[in-house]
Amino acid sequence: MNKYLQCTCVLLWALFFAFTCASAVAQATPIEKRGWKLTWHDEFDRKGVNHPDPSKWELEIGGDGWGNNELEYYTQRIENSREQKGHLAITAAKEDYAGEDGVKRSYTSARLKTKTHLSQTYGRFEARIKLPGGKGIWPAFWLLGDEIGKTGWPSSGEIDIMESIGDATTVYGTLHGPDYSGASGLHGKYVLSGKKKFRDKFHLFAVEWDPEMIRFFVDDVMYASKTPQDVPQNSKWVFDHPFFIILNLAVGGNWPGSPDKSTVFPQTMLIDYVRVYERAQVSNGRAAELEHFPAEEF
Ligand SMILES: [Ca+2]
Repeated sequence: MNKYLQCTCVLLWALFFAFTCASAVAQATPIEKRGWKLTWHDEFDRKGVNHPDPSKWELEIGGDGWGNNELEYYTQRIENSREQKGHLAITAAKEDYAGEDGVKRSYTSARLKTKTHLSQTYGRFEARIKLPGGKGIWPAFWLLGDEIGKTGWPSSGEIDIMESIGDATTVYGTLHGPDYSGASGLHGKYVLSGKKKFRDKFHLFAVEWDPEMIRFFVDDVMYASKTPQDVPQNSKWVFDHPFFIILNLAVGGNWPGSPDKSTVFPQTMLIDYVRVYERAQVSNGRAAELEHFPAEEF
């Protein structure tokens, strides 16, 4: 091999290697995060089409409106929740369906919780999701206090990491507790610029939950933070005990209103992964701080 050819080969290999690395970086969604230790996750990457992993998720069944006058009946059927090609798909369908209570309803969907499989106090909870949208469509990724069976809601606390209604141009992060629940919840919102919608592509939704501070993120941009100082006078901060995760796709209800002729069915909420972390301990015993992009005003 002459020297010119040798150089060309080396150059080509270098280019190929650089391209391969660049592609890997562009596609990678690293699990490891500096300052955090992974405690639980689901990548939804089992082979074939599966019911959601029963070792990680419980499927809730029912159609009593879930306290919000929602219209759907949540089923365990694979038509409403399935793991497929690296994603969890939660699908809301328009169909006549009679549930276990014998009542005929017009919509089905799914609601999954980690309750007995994961509950944790503090940490980073994140999910990469492509949202559905349309009038009456209400996807949510949220946390509910383990104490709900004992103290009841909202004393048990609720952390809504992501909720969206309607056209999915805006997502909301909200805390609910005693004297600050429902429409009075402590909330922040993140609005996409231009005519972009959260249904156009995947986005990363997260909270970082520490003692006396909960911060809300979209694509690693912090858009809201709440502390005990935000709680109404004579009420209390109820976020110092374990919470579990819920993913659901509601149809209708007090907040979004009912679907109308413009609403397209079926609608699917597509989840690439759900990951949970706790703050890593550094050598002096203090929890590590994570660097962030600066907060933006919305
Ligand atoms: Ca995945």
